Amino acid sequence: MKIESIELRRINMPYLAPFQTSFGVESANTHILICIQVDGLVGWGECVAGADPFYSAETTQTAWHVLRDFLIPSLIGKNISSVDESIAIGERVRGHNMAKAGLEFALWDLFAKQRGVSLAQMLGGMREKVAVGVSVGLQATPADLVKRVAGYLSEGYSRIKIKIEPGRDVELAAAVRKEFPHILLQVDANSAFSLDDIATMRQLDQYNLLLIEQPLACDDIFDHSKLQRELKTPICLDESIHTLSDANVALELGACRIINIKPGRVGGFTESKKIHDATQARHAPVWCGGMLESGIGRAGNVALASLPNFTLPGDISASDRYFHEDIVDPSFELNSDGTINVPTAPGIGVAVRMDRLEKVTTRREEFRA
Ligand code: OSB
Ligand code: MG
Repeated sequence: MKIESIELRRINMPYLAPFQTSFGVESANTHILICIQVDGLVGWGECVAGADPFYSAETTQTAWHVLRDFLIPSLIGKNISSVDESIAIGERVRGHNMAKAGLEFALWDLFAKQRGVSLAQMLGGMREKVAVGVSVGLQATPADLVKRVAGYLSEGYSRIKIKIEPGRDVELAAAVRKEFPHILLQVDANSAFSLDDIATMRQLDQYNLLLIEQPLACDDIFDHSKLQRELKTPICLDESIHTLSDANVALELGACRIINIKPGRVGGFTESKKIHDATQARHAPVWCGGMLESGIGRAGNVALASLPNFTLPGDISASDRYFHEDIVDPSFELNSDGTINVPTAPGIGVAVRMDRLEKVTTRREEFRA
């Protein structure tokens, strides 16, 4: 297909409540949406770079720059017959995984729609619904956290992830565990600790957690391998994994036993699939992480999570956990068994509500061949 026009839109979708982690507070989704139109078909993608370079080096602005000045010019006007071809064209750009992933996403959607299959089918998914959980941000007090968790559990979520940071760690895990002795519970430190905090890690090890996510530095694998040897709880890496090679190194060194796959962080669905296949061969489970996406990014995550080795619940909550109103129709809803249905219509399988999208668009640029 000949790529004749690509449109970028920056959006601003306020969250129902600010989301606080060890690296900062996010109050709105300011992602870039990528829209590619070919032969009457429309492919959508979401680039998950955030407003600040606190979770990753990329930001909305760097992604806009790399898309506008490098990735889009190299693709526009070209005749592309597969997603792999577009990846090869973009390979000259080093890094900038989130920018690349956003563009690749729109192409996956487009090719799936052209073939008349769902994104999940095209990715090799095999589940009709995926198990999901909620990622709960830092709250003012442990009591507030327990209240939030209680609320999500009563909505039907069956796995809870709580954010921790130095000084607000064991106390939070203890408070939630005391109130809910049997729930699937995990913690995410977003790189806020070091090996000097081994005593804290050993204490966390006592709370029957599913996993401890990214306790140490965002660019570290070696120290995580030392820490994992000291813990019975599996370490799960998020920030440290950008490529298939990172995943192989981490598992080979014993730096983690579980990997959180976010398509944006690893450069797209193609790399996500490679990591999925490699981890499956090594008998290490994966789960789909989240970046507080709009319904477009959420559709991609749900489709990815339908692959066989996604055996742990994803950070994929229903639309109404994030927004007053999503931009897709139908929006994503939680089933009573703690799952979300995988869309079956072609491509991402949900329609973009253009009226709502117009209202949240804060910047727009169109590129033509
Ligand atoms: O570390 O998993 C993370 C959100 C933004 C940046 C990093 C992370 C998160 C989440 C939210 O935990 C997960 C979700 O989308 O619900
Ligand atoms: Mg994380």
